[in-house]
Amino acid sequence: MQKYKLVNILKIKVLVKTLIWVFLTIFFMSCKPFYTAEYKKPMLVDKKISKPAKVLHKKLAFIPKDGIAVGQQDATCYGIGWKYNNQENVMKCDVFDIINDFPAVFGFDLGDIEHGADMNLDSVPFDDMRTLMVQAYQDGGIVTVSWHLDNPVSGGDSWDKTPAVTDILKGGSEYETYRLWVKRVADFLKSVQYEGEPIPIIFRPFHEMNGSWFWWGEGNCASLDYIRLWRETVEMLRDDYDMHNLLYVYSPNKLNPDDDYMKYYPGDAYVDILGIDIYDFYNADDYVKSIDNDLALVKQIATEKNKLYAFTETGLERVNTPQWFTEVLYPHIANSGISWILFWRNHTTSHYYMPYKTQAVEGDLIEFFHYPETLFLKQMEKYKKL
Ligand code: BMA
Repeated sequence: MQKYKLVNILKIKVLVKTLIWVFLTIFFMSCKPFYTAEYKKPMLVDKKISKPAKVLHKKLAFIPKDGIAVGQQDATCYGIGWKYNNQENVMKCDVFDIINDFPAVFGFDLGDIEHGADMNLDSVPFDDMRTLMVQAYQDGGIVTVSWHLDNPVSGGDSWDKTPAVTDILKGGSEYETYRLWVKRVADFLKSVQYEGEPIPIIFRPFHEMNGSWFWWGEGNCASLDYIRLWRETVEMLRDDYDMHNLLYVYSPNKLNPDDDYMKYYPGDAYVDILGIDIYDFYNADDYVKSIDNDLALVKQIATEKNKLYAFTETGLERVNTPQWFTEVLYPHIANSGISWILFWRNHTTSHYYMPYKTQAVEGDLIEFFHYPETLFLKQMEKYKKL
């Protein structure tokens, strides 16, 4: 009897062990590793980056294999003749009205958050912005954020060139003010949550620094001070304010002949993505020459550094050239390898960068939309599984 029991116990033990082994084998075989030969572990600014932000980076790395994610600034905040209505809570968008799909990339701007304001410099309430960011993310979209912050010394806006950068660096007279400003950015971006976790965000501060129009730009601050400002800002967000949902983009403006793309570069340890802003100021030849030249350079540098790259701002104000999307722009971005392109905002009938309903040029956007390589929101579905 004793012996019989022992044999049975041994049999059960072997069976349980075998079952566990089979279960574990099936389990591990069914999980794909996150990093693969095709997507090697990147060097990111944030070693403690959140899982959703890691996934966003991977998604941005895979997108160029299929095409280019197409985006617009403030696409769902307002358009020509309408504004987002938080009572109705229905997503509207000028692009949607034409192509029956949303952009894949949603740009927002934090300007004025530094003062704890309720709405940004373009009158978008931050509460609405939060809702629209979460909605965009939930639908598979990509969220990118710029920050047209005021001049911390003069109290003027971003375009007020009063020198200010040295004053907000560590040891400067406005350092504490600036720390508070960055804290307000962190508090807001941390509050943009989906399923209890901050959504991943592409953060693009202090853009177009090689132009002379912003207080952090060429002629208004020394490049070494710019670099210090960038690094101190990253360190505040990441280390002091414990933000781990950001990918950082370095985004100069179109290069003039003597410009060096790297002049203000804060270093590989402080930048995740390389970008460039180029607008068409009613000179298509100039525009496409810049795209060809600058995107090729950005691609070359990014590839050497194993970084992603993007066309971070563009457009033709009032889009009044027929076939602008398909004939002027598209041939020059088609094989560029950029992860996304962001068109600027549709503010008024004299300041807009995407066609809106009832315009003669809407057909061109439809054609652009139908190219297999231009990716809008519905095509983001496949990247949800990464
Ligand atoms: C600029 C213009 C401004 C706007 C700013 C921030 O390019 O569109 O009117 O305030 O961007 O969105």
